[in-house]
Amino acid sequence: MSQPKRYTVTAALPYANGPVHIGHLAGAYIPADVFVRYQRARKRDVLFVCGSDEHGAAITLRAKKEGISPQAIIDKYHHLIKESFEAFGISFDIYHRTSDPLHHETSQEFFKNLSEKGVFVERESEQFYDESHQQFLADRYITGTCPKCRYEAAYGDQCEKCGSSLSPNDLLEPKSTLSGQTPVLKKTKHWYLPMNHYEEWLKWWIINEQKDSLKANVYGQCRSWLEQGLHERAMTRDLDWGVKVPLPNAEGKVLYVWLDAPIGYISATKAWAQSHQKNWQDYWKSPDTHLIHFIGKDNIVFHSIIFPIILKAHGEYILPKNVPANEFLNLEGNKISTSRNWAVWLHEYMQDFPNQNDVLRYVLMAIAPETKDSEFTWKDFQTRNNSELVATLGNFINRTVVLTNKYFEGYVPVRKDCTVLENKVLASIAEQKSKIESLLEHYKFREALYELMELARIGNKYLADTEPWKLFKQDPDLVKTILNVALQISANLAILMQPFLPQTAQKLAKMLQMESLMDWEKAGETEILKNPHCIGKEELLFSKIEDAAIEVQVQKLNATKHTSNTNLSASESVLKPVKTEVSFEQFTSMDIRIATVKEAQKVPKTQKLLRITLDLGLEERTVVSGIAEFFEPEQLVGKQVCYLANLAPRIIKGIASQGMILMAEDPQGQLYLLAPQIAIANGSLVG
Ligand code: B3M
Ligand code: ZN
Repeated sequence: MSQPKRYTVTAALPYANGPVHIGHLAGAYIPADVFVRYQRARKRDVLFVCGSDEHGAAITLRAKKEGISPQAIIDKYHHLIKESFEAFGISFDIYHRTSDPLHHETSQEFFKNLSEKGVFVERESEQFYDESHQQFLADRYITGTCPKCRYEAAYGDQCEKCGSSLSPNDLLEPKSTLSGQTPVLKKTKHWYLPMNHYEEWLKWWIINEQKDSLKANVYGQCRSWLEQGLHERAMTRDLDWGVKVPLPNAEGKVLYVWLDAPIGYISATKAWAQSHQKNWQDYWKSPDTHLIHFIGKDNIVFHSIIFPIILKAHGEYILPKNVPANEFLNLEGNKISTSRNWAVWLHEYMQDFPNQNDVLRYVLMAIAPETKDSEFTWKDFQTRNNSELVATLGNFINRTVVLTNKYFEGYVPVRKDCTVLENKVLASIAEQKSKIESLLEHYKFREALYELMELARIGNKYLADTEPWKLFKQDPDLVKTILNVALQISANLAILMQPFLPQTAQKLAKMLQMESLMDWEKAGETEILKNPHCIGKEELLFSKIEDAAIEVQVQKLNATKHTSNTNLSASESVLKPVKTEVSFEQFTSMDIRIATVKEAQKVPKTQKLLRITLDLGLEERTVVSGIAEFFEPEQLVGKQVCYLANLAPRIIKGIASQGMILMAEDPQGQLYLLAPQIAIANGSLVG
């Protein structure tokens, strides 16, 4: 592959609707950052852009959930996300945001350009409309039962249970997430991208220009989309949050978020160029530029099919050279879920493990889901830190620096006679460098990291085999040679680790007093540190992580499990839609009463069940209730509750359960008792 003149590297714009977690880092941002740092180290012209995605239902639904405005949501999370990325060394040249006026302008201009070229098909269709909120229900504003798997909380665009891609009309019993009511169909006009017109071209392009460079997982997804055939896709929405459609007669319409978001890469480039006296067009319109999109698995279709069609339709832009998407990272046996709080949040990690951000970077690179889904566990995190970073890399550097200071007052000793062993070890430096380079050029970050660590292992083994600490008295010259070799490996490690562990690389450079020698070109050499170079004082690069620290993290996750309903999918953040209508008679046939808990105890050999005796005024009743995870039995005694008295009795664990205590359940699955505000007579009717 010939070397391009420059690279434009993008990383998916995260929705500013929540903090970022390890899945984000492992999926897109770390690989992108390693790639960019490597290109910069090779002195190539590379621009790395990203920013917050601040439009779409992801934002407005979150605002609704938190009870604040969409603007307040994006302001809150934009800053939090930006700071997290900085802390983990993700070295964007610019972290922009799609609410910026420059982005609105850029995406509107883009839309207008396509519209003037006649790219869009304008079409009237009937779409779901919430009459009480006087609003059309785009995508995620509508839920219902999935026609394929019968999951009851499927979205208008997708069922998260079975993964089917849906359109709102497919849903059985559709409900508005705004009001819970059944929506009506109403006519509305939208601008559609006729993707089918580009199908032939896209096939040609993917097979001829992309196939050899795309990763198998990415190519596989593209092929399956193409096999299903491409269809028209609406590029506008009826919403009041987003980039306004810049045409007359488009009142109340905004650009589809998946049209405006990728254009966000272009807006970010423009903003960066303005402040750096550069020409943004070089990065988007010059055929000498390679455009690379780093993304997670769920964004593949948008970057490999839809955005390329949009760029092609415009005509002036280059198309992506590669879309190195990763698969998913799971956490302790489960899918990472923002709404179920099943995640390791970066802002929390930083507090719990101060100054150890490179450790997380390291582990996430070592287990990166490059070819298939992979898994993060706290135990593995600890093992990798303790046995790889501390016992191999850290130990090697520490021994080298300590002994050099001890025997030679920090001066790099002169290497004398090299044996076969020394020559072999020294030769491995250039070999490892060239392996790392070749792997990085091919987006194989995990293997590249392995080869970096291999150099540390070689160094560590060399010291363990030669044991210079035992030789100084009888053979100081040999010790000079050994430590010189170890110092050359250390210096090479400092340079070569820069793309992977930037904070550690700086620390090591300082320790070896080689800041001015941190040049990638120099790596591979065996005389980077020459006498009379003097190194600095030893400092630990990594420290052991104890069991107790890991235990805290595991418990934190387990606590999440208990307070949230693990059956909920990512759609959980929205309150469940209202159930189907009942008649007044049906409702009044339910005998709901006030009762006081007289006794409560755990049902033996069960986790969740409590046996509760209720005083109903005239009589006592026993119920078995699955609430032991939420309430201690003694906490309940004396409390008044609402009680459904005429529910058909059931035998649960051999106990006749007569009726049911009513509870409220919040979106996280936490249960709450419903009690009268003041004490009232037991047996009082509720209705
Ligand atoms: N915000 C989706 C996501 O965060 C979306 C990516 C946009 S990239 C242009 O998964
Ligand atoms: Zn389904």
